[in-house]
Amino acid sequence: MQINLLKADITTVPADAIVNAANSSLMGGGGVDGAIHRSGGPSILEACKEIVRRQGPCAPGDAVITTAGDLPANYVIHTVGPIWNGGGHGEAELLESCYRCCLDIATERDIRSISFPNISTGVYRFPKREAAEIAIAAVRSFPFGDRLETLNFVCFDDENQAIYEKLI
Ligand code: AR6
Repeated sequence: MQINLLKADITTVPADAIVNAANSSLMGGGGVDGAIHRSGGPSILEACKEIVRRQGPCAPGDAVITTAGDLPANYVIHTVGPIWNGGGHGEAELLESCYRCCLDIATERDIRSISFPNISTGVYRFPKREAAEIAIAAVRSFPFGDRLETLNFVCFDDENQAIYEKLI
């Protein structure tokens, strides 16, 4: 499995699956969530609404999969990161769970390449260095089969890119 570090808008990077840093409502928002819904078009929101109708909101640490609409991908995997609240409220475990749940879903499907944004490090204010350590550890300890070939950590801001460069 190859791990790449990219600095890009995740909506422009071709991959079988693009991970979205969503919120529990799955109804869209700002940041990477806004970019994914804008570029992917209305079919993503329609699929999210159907999921919420069926099973309710998505809990922090969990993930769901939808079409990728017009994005250069087959699927979007929406995960809900923890809102940073000082670090004593299970934030680290929930963030790790986001990466694991996305990878669990990816390995259940025919997904060979997946791109992750830096979940929770924007609006949700998770400290970037700690979030990167958790993301990398979660990926390194995941029991990959032989299907997933490429994993992209897609950084959008300079600070995250510098942190990932140092850590990987
Ligand atoms: N491509 C890649 N990364 C991006 C992009 C992009 N186009 N845009 C922003 N980022 P955030 P969160 C990076 O705030 O902290 C939304 O409103 C950004 O630099 O998108 O998990 C949701 O609806 C940052 O490092 O997500 C939720 O309400 C990272 O993506 C809430 O924000 C995550 O920042 C989720 O907050």
